[in-house]
Amino acid sequence: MNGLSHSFSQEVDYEVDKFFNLTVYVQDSNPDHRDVAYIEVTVEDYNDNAPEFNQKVQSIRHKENIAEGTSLWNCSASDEDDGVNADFM
Ligand SMILES: [Ca+2]
Ligand SMILES: [Ca+2]
Repeated sequence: MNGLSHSFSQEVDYEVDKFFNLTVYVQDSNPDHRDVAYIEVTVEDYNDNAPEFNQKVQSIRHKENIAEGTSLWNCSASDEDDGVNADFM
């Protein structure tokens, strides 16, 4: 028995395809001696995207002597990764 391996001809990107299928054929020197296997591949997320602010430039004004703890501005950011890879602080 021989081991078989597969290498990808292009990058696998979780943000593009979370699943794909492979069809693998094996055959010896006799053309009638062959088999096929169907492999369902689940791609796991890798933390390859940085969080980004949804608005990169914002101008704010506030009065002097504002109370400590006053919120100056609300902002939001997003991350294209999934699960804990999309968490940020
Ligand atoms: Ca991330
Ligand atoms: Ca990712």
